Amino acid sequence: MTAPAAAVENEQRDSAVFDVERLRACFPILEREVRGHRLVYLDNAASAQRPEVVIDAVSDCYRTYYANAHRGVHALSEQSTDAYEAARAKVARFIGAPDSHEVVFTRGTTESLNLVAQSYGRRHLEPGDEVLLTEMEHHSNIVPWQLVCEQTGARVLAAPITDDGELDLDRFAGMLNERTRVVALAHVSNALGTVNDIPAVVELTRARSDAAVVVDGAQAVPHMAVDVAALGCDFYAFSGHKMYGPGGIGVLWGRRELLAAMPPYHGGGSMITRVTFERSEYMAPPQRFEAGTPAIAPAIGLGVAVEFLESTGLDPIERHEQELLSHTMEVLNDLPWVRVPGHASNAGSARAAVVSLVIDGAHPHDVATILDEQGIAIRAGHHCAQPLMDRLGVPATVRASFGLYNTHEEVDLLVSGLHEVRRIFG
Ligand code: C6P
Repeated sequence: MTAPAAAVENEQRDSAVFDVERLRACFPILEREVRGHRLVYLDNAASAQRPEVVIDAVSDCYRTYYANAHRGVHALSEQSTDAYEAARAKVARFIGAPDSHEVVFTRGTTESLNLVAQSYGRRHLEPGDEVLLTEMEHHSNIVPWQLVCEQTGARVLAAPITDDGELDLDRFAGMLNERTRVVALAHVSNALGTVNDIPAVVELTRARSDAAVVVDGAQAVPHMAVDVAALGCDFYAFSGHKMYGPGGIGVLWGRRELLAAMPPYHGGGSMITRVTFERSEYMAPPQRFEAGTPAIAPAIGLGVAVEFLESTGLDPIERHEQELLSHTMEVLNDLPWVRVPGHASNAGSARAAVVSLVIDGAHPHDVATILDEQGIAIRAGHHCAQPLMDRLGVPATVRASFGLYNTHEEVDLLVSGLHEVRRIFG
């Protein structure tokens, strides 16, 4: 078969496989009405909705086999432990981790990043050392580094972004030096959708420093295939609730040799081999970092969310969401009173389906309220990225963030909602 013929065949297969209406039917909440309108859920970057299989997996765990994991020899505990560890293996496969011992379950991205900052950062940072972030980071990838810098005497720096909302790689490279101990950046910006070129960042970092590269993958894993081995980074953090999984569960992936050399972040049960009042000895990763009773049912639900994403296919999901993004940008282009700050004008730039809007003469919270009256859920505010808002010169934006179940019709409903805002605010 010729290459173009193969491409056509792939496309036909994907559109046959990617049946958005069939996928929507997997999400019970999408059937509900809000204020007399069918729900249009465009707040997926804050938290996505869950398919029935995930809800059922969590419910089934509590109904039929729940007990504490790694703590009992009785049948229920064994079953819960097996299911919990099977979920870890699924997550490892999902992100291309060479070894499931490299997958640490946490409460979410925030905890994962705090874990790296306090465990890896506290051990490696000294006065005068530098932690290099970017101007587009979420507070979860800023504040933990500020805390550890206060404790160690290191300092936080932020590499600039361009007016198009992209990391300025030349200036980033210029900021790397032998004092850089950590580079921490988002894979995908939660406010702009910018997709950072992680392999390029890793290559530049390795050439100029011995810094660890920490990637905040919260907004990437639901939208594109992620392979940590191919990215080449050292740590990768994400949350279950943004990838159609339960709340209260997240992941830190770390290279095995780095995790093995890191001290615990929390202390407690199930992370030790021996405790006396004089000292304690710790288990190997990942248990070393999972003190206390873990979020067992949410972890199991996350494993099912992973299977749901894999069976839907990350590439078809990405293509579908890219089509939604193109459609959104096209229709917004016709509205001169809507600005999309930090959205690259050059067609080649990589973006996830997240769009931040500013509407002349209307406060983002008022826009969100008017849209809510039409059943449209979007987020308004600084999106936990205040330094980015400062860089863009806006206090807040209205953000529409798409998921695999959104449709072109919903983009059009959003646009009609924006027209209504315009009508009200003149
Ligand atoms: N962003 C948003 O509306 P947690 O809360 O720990 O699951 O995720 C924190 C986090 C970290 N990094 C990025 C890039 C994120 O987008 C988020 C969460 C939500 O944009 C809630 S503020």
